[in-house]
Amino acid sequence: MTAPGENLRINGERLWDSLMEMAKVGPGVAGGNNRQTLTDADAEGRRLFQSWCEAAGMTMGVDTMGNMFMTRPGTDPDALPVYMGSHLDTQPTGGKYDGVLGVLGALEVVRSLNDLGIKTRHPIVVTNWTNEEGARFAPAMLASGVFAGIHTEDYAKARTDLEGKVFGAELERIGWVGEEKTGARKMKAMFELHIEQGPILEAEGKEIGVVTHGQGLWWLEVTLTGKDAHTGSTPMNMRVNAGLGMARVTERVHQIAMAHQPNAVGAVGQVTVFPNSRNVIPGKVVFTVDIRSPEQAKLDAMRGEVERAAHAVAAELGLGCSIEPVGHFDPVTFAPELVAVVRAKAEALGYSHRDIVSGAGHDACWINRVAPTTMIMCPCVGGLSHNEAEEITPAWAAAGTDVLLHAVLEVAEVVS
Ligand code: HGY
Ligand code: MN
Ligand code: MN
Repeated sequence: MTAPGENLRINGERLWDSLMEMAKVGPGVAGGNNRQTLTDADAEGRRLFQSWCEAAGMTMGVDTMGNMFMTRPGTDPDALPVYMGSHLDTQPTGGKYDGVLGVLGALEVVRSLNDLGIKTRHPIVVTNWTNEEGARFAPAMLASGVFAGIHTEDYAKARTDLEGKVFGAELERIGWVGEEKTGARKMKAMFELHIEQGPILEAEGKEIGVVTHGQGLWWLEVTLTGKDAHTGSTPMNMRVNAGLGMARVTERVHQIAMAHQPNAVGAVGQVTVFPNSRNVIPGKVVFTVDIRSPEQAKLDAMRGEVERAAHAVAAELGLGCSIEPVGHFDPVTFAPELVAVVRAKAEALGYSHRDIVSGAGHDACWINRVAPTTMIMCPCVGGLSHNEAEEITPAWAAAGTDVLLHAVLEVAEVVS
Protein backbone atom coordinates (compact mmCIF):
# COMPACT_ATOMS: atom_id res chain seq x y z
CA MET A 1 0.00 0.00 0.00
CA THR A 2 1.61 3.30 -0.98
CA ALA A 3 1.42 6.25 1.38
CA PRO A 4 -0.79 9.14 0.19
CA GLY A 5 1.00 10.95 -2.60
CA GLU A 6 3.80 8.41 -2.69
CA ASN A 7 3.23 7.79 -6.38
CA LEU A 8 3.15 11.44 -7.40
CA ARG A 9 5.25 12.05 -10.50
CA ILE A 10 6.35 15.19 -12.26
CA ASN A 11 5.44 15.99 -15.87
CA GLY A 12 8.48 14.65 -17.70
CA GLU A 13 7.38 15.96 -21.10
CA ARG A 14 7.00 19.52 -19.81
CA LEU A 15 10.42 19.28 -18.14
CA TRP A 16 12.04 18.06 -21.36
CA ASP A 17 10.36 20.83 -23.39
CA SER A 18 11.73 23.43 -20.96
CA LEU A 19 15.23 21.93 -21.19
CA MET A 20 15.08 22.12 -24.99
CA GLU A 21 13.73 25.69 -24.88
CA MET A 22 16.53 26.83 -22.56
CA ALA A 23 19.06 25.07 -24.82
CA LYS A 24 18.12 27.53 -27.60
CA VAL A 25 19.57 30.36 -25.49
CA GLY A 26 23.30 30.78 -26.04
CA PRO A 27 23.67 27.88 -28.49
CA GLY A 28 27.07 26.29 -29.07
CA VAL A 29 28.44 25.30 -32.45
CA ALA A 30 27.94 21.54 -32.07
CA GLY A 31 24.54 21.07 -30.47
CA GLY A 32 25.41 22.17 -26.95
CA ASN A 33 25.57 25.55 -25.28
CA ASN A 34 27.87 28.52 -24.87
CA ARG A 35 25.91 30.51 -22.26
CA GLN A 36 28.84 31.73 -20.18
CA THR A 37 28.25 33.67 -17.01
CA LEU A 38 27.39 37.39 -17.26
CA THR A 39 27.18 37.33 -21.05
CA ASP A 40 24.13 38.58 -22.95
CA ALA A 41 23.14 34.93 -23.39
CA ASP A 42 23.25 34.42 -19.61
CA ALA A 43 21.01 37.48 -19.20
CA GLU A 44 18.58 36.08 -21.78
CA GLY A 45 18.49 32.72 -20.02
CA ARG A 46 17.84 34.45 -16.69
CA ARG A 47 14.91 36.39 -18.14
CA LEU A 48 13.40 33.24 -19.64
CA PHE A 49 13.75 31.39 -16.32
CA GLN A 50 12.23 34.36 -14.47
CA SER A 51 9.24 34.44 -16.86
CA TRP A 52 8.58 30.72 -16.37
CA CYS A 53 8.81 31.01 -12.59
CA GLU A 54 6.51 34.04 -12.44
CA ALA A 55 4.03 32.19 -14.67
CA ALA A 56 4.13 29.44 -12.02
CA GLY A 57 3.14 31.98 -9.35
CA MET A 58 6.58 32.48 -7.82
CA THR A 59 8.07 35.80 -6.75
CA MET A 60 11.69 36.72 -7.44
CA GLY A 61 14.45 37.92 -5.15
CA VAL A 62 17.96 38.67 -6.41
CA ASP A 63 21.03 39.27 -4.26
CA THR A 64 24.07 41.48 -4.87
CA MET A 65 25.86 38.61 -6.62
CA GLY A 66 22.98 38.08 -9.04
CA ASN A 67 21.85 34.83 -7.41
CA MET A 68 18.16 34.34 -8.30
CA PHE A 69 15.65 33.08 -5.71
CA MET A 70 12.13 32.23 -6.89
CA THR A 71 9.74 31.62 -4.00
CA ARG A 72 6.58 29.49 -3.85
CA PRO A 73 4.86 30.50 -0.57
CA GLY A 74 4.21 27.98 2.18
CA THR A 75 1.31 28.09 4.62
CA ASP A 76 3.71 29.24 7.34
CA PRO A 77 5.60 32.33 6.13
CA ASP A 78 7.91 32.15 9.15
CA ALA A 79 9.02 28.60 8.42
CA LEU A 80 12.55 28.32 6.99
CA PRO A 81 12.26 27.70 3.25
CA VAL A 82 13.42 24.54 1.49
CA TYR A 83 15.73 25.45 -1.40
CA MET A 84 16.49 23.53 -4.57
CA GLY A 85 18.44 24.63 -7.61
CA SER A 86 21.72 24.74 -9.48
CA HIS A 87 23.14 26.97 -12.25
CA LEU A 88 22.18 28.18 -15.75
CA ASP A 89 25.66 29.30 -16.83
CA THR A 90 27.59 26.90 -19.05
CA GLN A 91 31.10 26.12 -20.19
CA PRO A 92 32.14 27.69 -23.53
CA THR A 93 31.59 24.28 -25.10
CA GLY A 94 29.04 23.11 -22.57
CA GLY A 95 26.15 20.69 -22.63
CA LYS A 96 22.43 21.34 -22.39
CA TYR A 97 21.98 19.71 -18.98
CA ASP A 98 24.95 20.54 -16.69
CA GLY A 99 23.35 22.79 -14.05
CA VAL A 100 20.27 23.44 -16.18
CA LEU A 101 18.62 20.15 -15.16
CA GLY A 102 18.88 21.19 -11.51
CA VAL A 103 17.29 24.58 -12.09
CA LEU A 104 14.54 23.49 -14.48
CA GLY A 105 13.92 20.25 -12.57
CA ALA A 106 13.27 22.40 -9.50
CA LEU A 107 10.89 24.57 -11.55
CA GLU A 108 9.12 21.40 -12.72
CA VAL A 109 8.65 20.35 -9.08
CA VAL A 110 6.84 23.63 -8.41
CA ARG A 111 4.79 23.36 -11.62
CA SER A 112 3.75 19.84 -10.53
CA LEU A 113 2.84 20.99 -7.02
CA ASN A 114 0.68 23.67 -8.61
CA ASP A 115 -1.01 21.10 -10.88
CA LEU A 116 -1.67 18.84 -7.90
CA GLY A 117 -2.79 21.70 -5.66
CA ILE A 118 -0.35 20.62 -2.99
CA LYS A 119 0.45 23.08 -0.22
CA THR A 120 3.54 22.84 1.99
CA ARG A 121 4.14 24.39 5.39
CA HIS A 122 7.62 25.60 4.48
CA PRO A 123 8.06 27.96 1.52
CA ILE A 124 9.94 26.44 -1.41
CA VAL A 125 12.63 28.41 -3.25
CA VAL A 126 14.07 27.62 -6.69
CA THR A 127 17.58 28.99 -7.13
CA ASN A 128 19.91 29.90 -10.00
CA TRP A 129 23.44 30.46 -8.64
CA THR A 130 25.62 32.92 -10.57
CA ASN A 131 28.89 31.71 -12.12
CA GLU A 132 29.01 28.11 -10.98
CA GLU A 133 31.35 27.09 -13.79
CA GLY A 134 34.27 29.39 -13.10
CA ALA A 135 35.22 29.08 -16.78
CA ARG A 136 35.08 32.82 -17.52
CA PHE A 137 35.72 34.10 -13.99
CA ALA A 138 37.64 31.81 -11.65
CA PRO A 139 37.02 30.26 -9.19
CA ALA A 140 34.07 27.97 -9.81
CA MET A 141 31.01 28.28 -7.57
CA LEU A 142 31.94 31.93 -7.06
CA ALA A 143 28.54 33.37 -6.08
CA SER A 144 27.49 30.45 -3.90
CA GLY A 145 30.91 30.84 -2.30
CA VAL A 146 30.14 34.46 -1.42
CA PHE A 147 26.71 33.36 -0.14
CA ALA A 148 28.41 30.80 2.13
CA GLY A 149 30.95 33.35 3.40
CA ILE A 150 33.90 31.63 1.70
CA HIS A 151 34.75 34.63 -0.49
CA THR A 152 34.17 38.33 0.14
CA GLU A 153 31.97 40.15 -2.33
CA ASP A 154 34.85 42.52 -3.11
CA TYR A 155 37.11 39.60 -4.03
CA ALA A 156 34.42 38.09 -6.25
CA LYS A 157 33.50 41.33 -8.01
CA ALA A 158 37.17 42.06 -8.75
CA ARG A 159 37.73 38.78 -10.63
CA THR A 160 38.68 39.27 -14.29
CA ASP A 161 38.28 37.16 -17.42
CA LEU A 162 40.95 36.57 -20.08
CA GLU A 163 39.93 39.81 -21.84
CA GLY A 164 40.39 41.79 -18.62
CA LYS A 165 36.65 42.31 -18.11
CA VAL A 166 35.71 42.60 -14.45
CA PHE A 167 32.99 40.47 -12.79
CA GLY A 168 31.28 43.35 -10.97
CA ALA A 169 31.13 45.52 -14.09
CA GLU A 170 29.77 42.65 -16.18
CA LEU A 171 27.07 41.88 -13.61
CA GLU A 172 26.07 45.58 -13.72
CA ARG A 173 26.17 45.56 -17.52
CA ILE A 174 23.67 42.71 -17.83
CA GLY A 175 21.45 44.36 -15.20
CA TRP A 176 21.41 41.56 -12.62
CA VAL A 177 22.77 43.19 -9.48
CA GLY A 178 20.07 42.57 -6.89
CA GLU A 179 19.16 44.38 -3.69
CA GLU A 180 19.40 41.50 -1.24
CA LYS A 181 22.53 41.08 0.90
CA THR A 182 24.25 37.96 -0.38
CA GLY A 183 24.18 35.28 2.29
CA ALA A 184 21.42 36.84 4.39
CA ARG A 185 18.90 34.15 3.46
CA LYS A 186 18.49 31.22 5.87
CA MET A 187 17.55 27.75 4.63
CA LYS A 188 15.98 24.67 6.22
CA ALA A 189 17.66 22.56 3.53
CA MET A 190 19.03 22.74 0.00
CA PHE A 191 18.79 20.03 -2.66
CA GLU A 192 20.73 20.10 -5.95
CA LEU A 193 19.72 17.80 -8.79
CA HIS A 194 22.60 17.39 -11.26
CA ILE A 195 23.81 15.08 -14.01
CA GLU A 196 26.63 12.81 -12.82
CA GLN A 197 29.16 14.07 -15.40
CA GLY A 198 30.89 10.69 -15.03
CA PRO A 199 30.32 7.10 -16.25
CA ILE A 200 29.35 5.19 -13.09
CA LEU A 201 25.53 5.36 -13.00
CA GLU A 202 25.08 4.52 -16.69
CA ALA A 203 27.66 1.72 -16.54
CA GLU A 204 25.91 0.13 -13.56
CA GLY A 205 22.42 0.70 -14.95
CA LYS A 206 21.42 2.91 -12.03
CA GLU A 207 18.81 5.66 -12.49
CA ILE A 208 19.65 7.68 -9.36
CA GLY A 209 22.89 8.70 -7.68
CA VAL A 210 22.49 9.20 -3.93
CA VAL A 211 25.31 11.69 -3.42
CA THR A 212 27.02 11.22 -0.05
CA HIS A 213 30.19 13.25 -0.64
CA GLY A 214 31.92 15.57 -3.10
CA GLN A 215 35.61 15.39 -3.92
CA GLY A 216 37.88 18.30 -3.01
CA LEU A 217 39.70 20.49 -5.53
CA TRP A 218 42.69 22.78 -6.03
CA TRP A 219 43.04 25.14 -9.01
CA LEU A 220 46.66 26.33 -9.11
CA GLU A 221 47.48 29.09 -11.61
CA VAL A 222 51.11 28.67 -12.68
CA THR A 223 53.03 31.47 -14.43
CA LEU A 224 56.30 30.46 -16.10
CA THR A 225 58.48 33.26 -17.47
CA GLY A 226 61.29 32.77 -20.01
CA LYS A 227 62.35 34.94 -22.92
CA ASP A 228 60.64 35.69 -26.23
CA ALA A 229 63.05 34.84 -29.04
CA HIS A 230 63.08 33.84 -32.71
CA THR A 231 62.09 30.18 -33.24
CA GLY A 232 64.40 30.01 -36.26
CA SER A 233 67.62 31.79 -35.45
CA THR A 234 67.92 31.14 -31.71
CA PRO A 235 70.22 28.17 -31.00
CA MET A 236 68.57 25.46 -28.86
CA ASN A 237 71.05 25.96 -26.00
CA MET A 238 70.19 29.67 -25.79
CA ARG A 239 66.46 29.25 -25.40
CA VAL A 240 64.48 30.07 -22.24
CA ASN A 241 61.29 28.39 -23.36
CA ALA A 242 58.23 28.86 -21.13
CA GLY A 243 56.16 26.72 -23.51
CA LEU A 244 58.46 23.76 -22.96
CA GLY A 245 58.15 24.31 -19.22
CA MET A 246 54.34 24.26 -19.42
CA ALA A 247 54.43 21.00 -21.38
CA ARG A 248 56.72 19.34 -18.82
CA VAL A 249 54.58 20.51 -15.88
CA THR A 250 51.44 19.25 -17.64
CA GLU A 251 53.05 15.81 -17.96
CA ARG A 252 54.11 15.87 -14.29
CA VAL A 253 50.52 16.73 -13.21
CA HIS A 254 49.30 13.64 -15.05
CA GLN A 255 52.02 11.45 -13.48
CA ILE A 256 51.22 12.76 -9.98
CA ALA A 257 47.51 11.99 -10.38
CA MET A 258 48.31 8.51 -11.71
CA ALA A 259 50.63 7.90 -8.77
CA HIS A 260 47.74 8.56 -6.38
CA GLN A 261 45.22 6.21 -7.98
CA PRO A 262 42.48 5.39 -7.21
CA ASN A 263 40.49 8.50 -6.34
CA ALA A 264 42.76 11.19 -7.78
CA VAL A 265 42.56 13.23 -10.96
CA GLY A 266 44.69 15.98 -12.47
CA ALA A 267 44.88 17.96 -15.70
CA VAL A 268 45.69 21.34 -17.19
CA GLY A 269 42.68 22.80 -19.01
CA GLN A 270 43.37 26.48 -19.53
CA VAL A 271 46.63 27.71 -21.09
CA THR A 272 47.51 31.23 -22.21
CA VAL A 273 50.73 31.55 -24.20
CA PHE A 274 52.50 34.90 -24.67
CA PRO A 275 53.00 36.24 -27.29
CA ASN A 276 51.28 33.21 -28.90
CA SER A 277 52.98 33.79 -32.24
CA ARG A 278 53.98 30.89 -34.49
CA ASN A 279 57.60 31.98 -34.78
CA VAL A 280 58.28 33.28 -31.28
CA ILE A 281 59.53 31.07 -28.47
CA PRO A 282 56.98 31.68 -25.66
CA GLY A 283 58.40 34.11 -23.14
CA LYS A 284 55.52 33.53 -20.74
CA VAL A 285 52.83 30.90 -20.20
CA VAL A 286 50.00 31.11 -17.67
CA PHE A 287 48.07 27.88 -17.05
CA THR A 288 45.74 26.41 -14.44
CA VAL A 289 46.34 23.01 -12.85
CA ASP A 290 43.12 21.25 -11.76
CA ILE A 291 43.73 18.47 -9.18
CA ARG A 292 41.02 16.68 -7.20
CA SER A 293 40.46 13.84 -4.75
CA PRO A 294 37.75 12.78 -2.27
CA GLU A 295 40.57 12.06 0.20
CA GLN A 296 41.95 15.09 2.05
CA ALA A 297 45.42 13.61 2.51
CA LYS A 298 45.75 12.82 -1.19
CA LEU A 299 44.51 16.26 -2.20
CA ASP A 300 47.03 17.99 0.06
CA ALA A 301 49.86 15.68 -1.03
CA MET A 302 49.15 16.28 -4.72
CA ARG A 303 49.16 20.03 -4.24
CA GLY A 304 52.62 19.89 -2.67
CA GLU A 305 53.95 17.58 -5.37
CA VAL A 306 52.60 19.75 -8.19
CA GLU A 307 54.14 22.89 -6.71
CA ARG A 308 57.52 21.20 -6.22
CA ALA A 309 57.41 19.79 -9.76
CA ALA A 310 56.63 23.19 -11.27
CA HIS A 311 59.55 24.83 -9.45
CA ALA A 312 61.87 21.96 -10.42
CA VAL A 313 60.95 22.23 -14.11
CA ALA A 314 61.44 26.01 -13.94
CA ALA A 315 64.90 25.54 -12.42
CA GLU A 316 65.86 23.00 -15.12
CA LEU A 317 64.95 25.46 -17.87
CA GLY A 318 66.02 28.71 -16.21
CA LEU A 319 62.42 29.94 -16.01
CA GLY A 320 60.75 32.18 -13.46
CA CYS A 321 57.88 30.43 -11.68
CA SER A 322 54.99 31.76 -9.59
CA ILE A 323 52.00 29.76 -8.40
CA GLU A 324 48.68 31.26 -7.19
CA PRO A 325 45.79 29.14 -5.84
CA VAL A 326 42.69 30.40 -7.70
CA GLY A 327 40.21 27.80 -6.52
CA HIS A 328 39.89 25.40 -3.61
CA PHE A 329 37.50 23.42 -1.52
CA ASP A 330 38.12 20.44 0.72
CA PRO A 331 36.22 17.15 0.26
CA VAL A 332 32.56 17.57 1.23
CA THR A 333 30.30 15.36 3.34
CA PHE A 334 26.63 16.09 2.61
CA ALA A 335 23.94 16.10 5.31
CA PRO A 336 23.39 12.43 6.25
CA GLU A 337 19.75 13.02 7.18
CA LEU A 338 19.01 14.45 3.72
CA VAL A 339 21.06 11.75 2.00
CA ALA A 340 18.84 9.21 3.78
CA VAL A 341 15.70 11.00 2.52
CA VAL A 342 16.97 10.89 -1.07
CA ARG A 343 17.85 7.19 -0.78
CA ALA A 344 14.45 6.35 0.76
CA LYS A 345 12.55 8.27 -1.92
CA ALA A 346 14.46 6.64 -4.76
CA GLU A 347 13.65 3.27 -3.19
CA ALA A 348 9.96 4.12 -2.62
CA LEU A 349 9.60 5.33 -6.20
CA GLY A 350 11.14 2.11 -7.49
CA TYR A 351 14.19 3.73 -9.06
CA SER A 352 17.48 1.81 -9.10
CA HIS A 353 20.08 3.75 -7.15
CA ARG A 354 23.53 3.69 -5.59
CA ASP A 355 25.53 5.91 -3.30
CA ILE A 356 28.06 8.02 -5.17
CA VAL A 357 30.75 10.65 -4.59
CA SER A 358 30.48 13.70 -6.84
CA GLY A 359 33.53 14.03 -9.07
CA ALA A 360 32.61 17.58 -10.07
CA GLY A 361 32.24 20.60 -7.84
CA HIS A 362 28.79 22.10 -7.34
CA ASP A 363 27.15 25.04 -5.58
CA ALA A 364 25.86 22.47 -3.09
CA CYS A 365 29.48 22.00 -1.94
CA TRP A 366 29.53 25.55 -0.59
CA ILE A 367 25.89 25.80 0.56
CA ASN A 368 26.61 22.69 2.62
CA ARG A 369 28.65 25.00 4.84
CA VAL A 370 25.63 27.11 5.84
CA ALA A 371 22.61 24.77 5.60
CA PRO A 372 21.85 21.04 5.52
CA THR A 373 22.49 20.17 1.86
CA THR A 374 22.63 17.20 -0.45
CA MET A 375 22.49 16.25 -4.12
CA ILE A 376 20.61 13.90 -6.39
CA MET A 377 22.27 12.68 -9.59
CA CYS A 378 21.05 11.18 -12.83
CA PRO A 379 23.26 9.35 -15.35
CA CYS A 380 24.64 10.94 -18.49
CA VAL A 381 25.44 9.17 -21.75
CA GLY A 382 28.99 7.84 -21.78
CA GLY A 383 29.71 9.86 -18.65
CA LEU A 384 30.43 12.80 -20.95
CA SER A 385 30.08 16.39 -19.77
CA HIS A 386 31.76 19.77 -20.38
CA ASN A 387 31.35 18.79 -24.02
CA GLU A 388 28.63 19.92 -26.41
CA ALA A 389 27.72 16.28 -27.03
CA GLU A 390 26.59 15.88 -23.38
CA GLU A 391 23.37 13.83 -23.37
CA ILE A 392 20.84 12.41 -20.93
CA THR A 393 17.53 10.65 -21.55
CA PRO A 394 14.09 12.11 -20.77
CA ALA A 395 13.52 9.12 -18.48
CA TRP A 396 16.67 9.87 -16.46
CA ALA A 397 15.68 13.55 -16.19
CA ALA A 398 12.19 12.61 -15.00
CA ALA A 399 13.45 10.03 -12.49
CA GLY A 400 15.85 12.50 -10.87
CA THR A 401 13.14 15.16 -10.73
CA ASP A 402 10.63 12.72 -9.23
CA VAL A 403 13.09 11.99 -6.43
CA LEU A 404 13.65 15.73 -6.00
CA LEU A 405 9.86 16.25 -5.76
CA HIS A 406 9.44 13.68 -3.03
CA ALA A 407 12.54 14.67 -1.09
CA VAL A 408 11.42 18.30 -1.03
CA LEU A 409 7.86 17.32 -0.04
CA GLU A 410 9.26 15.30 2.85
CA VAL A 411 11.27 18.25 4.18
CA ALA A 412 8.83 21.06 3.30
CA GLU A 413 5.94 19.18 5.02
CA VAL A 414 2.78 18.68 2.99
CA VAL A 415 -0.21 20.50 4.52
CA SER A 416 -2.83 19.52 1.97
O1 HGY B 1 34.67 22.34 -12.04
C1 HGY B 1 33.65 21.76 -11.67
O2 HGY B 1 33.71 20.71 -11.10
C2 HGY B 1 32.30 22.36 -11.96
O3 HGY B 1 31.86 21.90 -13.20
N1 HGY B 1 32.33 23.80 -11.95
MN1 MN C 1 27.37 21.96 -12.98
MN1 MN D 1 30.03 22.26 -15.15
